[in-house]
Amino acid sequence: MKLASVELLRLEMPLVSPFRTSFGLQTGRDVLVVVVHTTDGVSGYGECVALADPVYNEEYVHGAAYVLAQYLVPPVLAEPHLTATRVAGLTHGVVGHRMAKGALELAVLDAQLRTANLSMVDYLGGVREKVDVGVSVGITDTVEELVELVGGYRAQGYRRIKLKIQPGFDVAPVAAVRAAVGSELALQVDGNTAYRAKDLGHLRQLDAFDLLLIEQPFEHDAISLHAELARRCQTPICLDESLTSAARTAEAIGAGACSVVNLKAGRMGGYLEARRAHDVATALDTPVWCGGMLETGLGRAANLALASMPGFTLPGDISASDRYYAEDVTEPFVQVDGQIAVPDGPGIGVTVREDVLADVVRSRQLIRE
Ligand code: NPQ
Ligand code: MG
Repeated sequence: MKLASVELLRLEMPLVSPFRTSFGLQTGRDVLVVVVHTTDGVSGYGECVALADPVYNEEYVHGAAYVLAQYLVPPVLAEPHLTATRVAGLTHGVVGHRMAKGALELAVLDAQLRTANLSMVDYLGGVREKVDVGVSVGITDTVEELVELVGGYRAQGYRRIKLKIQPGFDVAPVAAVRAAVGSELALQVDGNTAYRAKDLGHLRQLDAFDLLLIEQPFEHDAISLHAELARRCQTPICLDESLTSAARTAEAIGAGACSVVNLKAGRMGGYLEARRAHDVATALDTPVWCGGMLETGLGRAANLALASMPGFTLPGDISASDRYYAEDVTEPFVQVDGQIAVPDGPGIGVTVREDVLADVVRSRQLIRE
């Protein structure tokens, strides 16, 4: 495969409702989409999951667009025999910027698979036609508001609820939600690195609520602190922000810092590294689930393919499109009784709705050799 050109699109996607986490309030997404065009006239799409500001990790959309245009796209554009497996090597000289690299690799993989008329689920070795999904619920002004929101998502059919927590908004809201939903519902929490060593004792109180897991309470590089909490807690510890590669995943599991893994392809530099992390975790008998970054239908389609792999045994943060967007740039993904069907068309298996795209695109940058 040879590329003729690459486009960097910036989309303005308002959220249907504000989403508050310990790192701030999000009311919309500035989405960077990489589109590769091959010399055979095939186009591939890759969504970058970086946020507008470097608040989830060190990457941010504007920076990712610059690094792509200046450093990552040129060697890939020049490669005469391009495959997705070559992107990591062609961009190896650039340190970090995993979310930017992941978007480019996904766009190349999508074009390669569309050219070969192969689906991403078959390429990755997926084994499910439908996957269990959950929903991530943000921090609210009142506990009552949170209980009501959770009730609404349950009524929609979601079987697993994730609550965002932070110091000052944790034990009381979790207690209220557990009391409201009863013992059956799968419930988990996510601290997004907001806690510190002084909170070790406090976090143990969460053992009272029969949670599936506690996700990333401490900072990105606080592996031993997570291991200490794991020793003190009944509730399994899950890592998200800390796991930036398959090797890091193996190290964290080996250190006892997590017994469950939140797998996000963009955080690891792409779906090929995410597949390796899946294989490592599975070999270490560690369940994984697919994390979400409020993707549009482009990233959501790829996540569904990933989540169909054997080791994904817990519901993912791959909610229905309408959890976040009134209008999606692909056919909307619908959740039925807590499950979403895995696309099986060529590539990521979805078609871009050009009419919606035209409404939300704010800039197009065309890059040629
Ligand atoms: C997490 N995702 O698991 C992240 C946090 C997160 C579904 O909770 C825009 C883009 C806003 C990505 C807010 C979920 C976001 C975002 C929160 C990711 O930690
Ligand atoms: Mg998380």
